[in-house]
Amino acid sequence: MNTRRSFLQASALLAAAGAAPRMLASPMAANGARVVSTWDFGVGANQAAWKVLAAGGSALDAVEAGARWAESDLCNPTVGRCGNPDRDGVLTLDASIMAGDGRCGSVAALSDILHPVSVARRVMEQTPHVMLVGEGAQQFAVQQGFERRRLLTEDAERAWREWLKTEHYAPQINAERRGRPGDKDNHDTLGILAIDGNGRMAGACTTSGMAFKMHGRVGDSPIIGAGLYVDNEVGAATASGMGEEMIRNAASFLVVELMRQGRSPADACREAIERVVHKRPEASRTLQVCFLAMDRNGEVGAYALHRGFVYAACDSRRQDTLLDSRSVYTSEQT
Ligand code: SD4
Repeated sequence: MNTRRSFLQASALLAAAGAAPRMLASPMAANGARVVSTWDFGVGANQAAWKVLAAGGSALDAVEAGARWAESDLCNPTVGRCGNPDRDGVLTLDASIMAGDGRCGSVAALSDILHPVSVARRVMEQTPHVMLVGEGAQQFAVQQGFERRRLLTEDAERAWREWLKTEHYAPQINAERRGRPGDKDNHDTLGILAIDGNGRMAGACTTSGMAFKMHGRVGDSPIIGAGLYVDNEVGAATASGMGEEMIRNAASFLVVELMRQGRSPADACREAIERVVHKRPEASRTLQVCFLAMDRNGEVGAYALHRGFVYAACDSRRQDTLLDSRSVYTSEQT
């Protein structure tokens, strides 16, 4: 990804043109396929996924392709090979994948394997389990033919050595996007949701988790129901931000269940955010939580706790749309 800034400019243009954060429930174009992803790098992930969908491929193959794109992205310090390490200097990756018929797989605290989302898919398809962690996940990946290699980049190691000077763990809200000089994003996960031409849904989530987390910490992204949930009968949801809050609230499951009760994707995301605020009002002023959801008709909605969350949408009419999410707190100061 070399165009983070231009994506953001596109976003600003869309915002200026009055683009609504919730996509219109337009008649589904062509084969009705659609894919949406979190953050600006979601544009690239969507394009990789779209190649699969446009060729008549499945939503499951599409989200895996999108997540793999993000995991290989050389410029992303929060997903895959360029991720920041934990406080011991070890890069550990979390990922999950889920099909709308309930099949799912995930890996957590996986190190030295480039594509955790594909290992998660193998867990789903080749084992009787849903989740493998740490050494066991790595052992399984190697048995499945994945190459084991050191992933930590020089930049990530440098960032970690810098962090060691203070050892202060304080994730900031969309730091880079808030324009503080010298700040870099320290958290952003790729969550990707797709519906294919046959109306099947799937989702995937992949991340290096919170930078400088405790060794062994697992976030929401590999936990089915927290960072990702998909149900063909209703829709799909994924999350980014402080994973502990998503886990506390079984948040992606909650978003899907709210849609089941008739809420629109955006309303369901908003209610899930409000649940977080209600439970931890003080903490919610300093942490970010973001949801992205799509219902089975392809209607998309998003909501964040703080401003700055953007998401990418792609269908047969528009391949590189980037949209600003609404948020509970709108001030730069909160
Ligand atoms: C985690 N939810 O590990 C991930 C990180 C993230 O934006 O999405 N940050 O908690």
